[in-house]
Amino acid sequence: MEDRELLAAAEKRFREEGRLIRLPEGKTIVFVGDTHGDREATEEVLSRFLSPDHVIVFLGDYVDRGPDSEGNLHLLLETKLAWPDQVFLLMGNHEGWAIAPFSPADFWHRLGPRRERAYAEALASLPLAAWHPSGLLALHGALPDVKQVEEIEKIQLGSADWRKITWGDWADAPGYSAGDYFGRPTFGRDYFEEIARRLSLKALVRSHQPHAPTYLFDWRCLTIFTSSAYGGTERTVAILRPGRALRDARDLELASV
Ligand SMILES: [Mn+2]
Repeated sequence: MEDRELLAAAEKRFREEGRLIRLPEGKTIVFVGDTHGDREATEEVLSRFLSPDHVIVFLGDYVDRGPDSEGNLHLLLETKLAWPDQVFLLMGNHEGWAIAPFSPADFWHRLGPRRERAYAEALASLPLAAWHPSGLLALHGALPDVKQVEEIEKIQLGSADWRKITWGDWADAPGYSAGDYFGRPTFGRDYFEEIARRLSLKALVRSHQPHAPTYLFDWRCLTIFTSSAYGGTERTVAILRPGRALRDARDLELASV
C-alpha cells in the first residue's frame, strides 16, 4: 500500500477502536514491549503468535533508535489491518510526535515535512491502553490518575494523564512523585498503590524503560522490552493464558523472541 492509503486506513480503524481497548477472555494474550525500529523482533513475534487463538498487544514505541523504523511501522500497520481483532497497537511517546516532539528522533527527522505531518496525524489516533477483565491493564508508561478504567476513553491528547501514559516512568521509591526528568514524569510506590486500588488492578504490563526492574510493587508492575535497539537487551514478551486466575504479574509467562 502507498503511504497515504495505509495511514488513512489505519487511522480510520484506530478511531473506531477508541482510546481504550477491551481485550477478550478465552484467548491467549501476548504483550510486546517497545520494538523501536527492530523489524526483526516484530517479524519474530508475528511468526510465533499470529493466529485466530491469540491476541497480540504491542505497547508502543515502534519507531526511532533501531535500524528499520519505517519497515517496522509499515509491517505493524499492515498486519493490524489484515488481522484487526488479533493485533492491537497502543501509543508510545514516540508515536506522540504531533503532540509532544522530542529529540533524538531519527525516524521523524528524516521524513520531510509532508510525510512527517501525515505520519504524526495518523499515529495520534492510536489507542492509549488495553484492559483485560482479569484485572490487567496494558499501556506504554505509567498509570493515569483516573477513578475508573472507563475514564481512559476520554483522556485528551497533551493532558497530564496522556503524558503519564506515554512518558511516565516508575521508580522503586516511596511516595507519589519521584521527580520529572526531561519531561519524563516519574512515579513511586504510593501513587501505584492508590491507582491500583481504585481500578482493582492485579497487574500493569508496560514497557518504555529498558533498564527498569522487571517487577516492581510486589510483582504487580511488569516492564518488558522487545527490541535489540539498546544493545544487549534481551527481547521479552509476556503471555497471559486464558482461564487463569490472575494474582499478580507473576501469572504471566515471560518468553524471549
Ligand atoms: Mn517510550
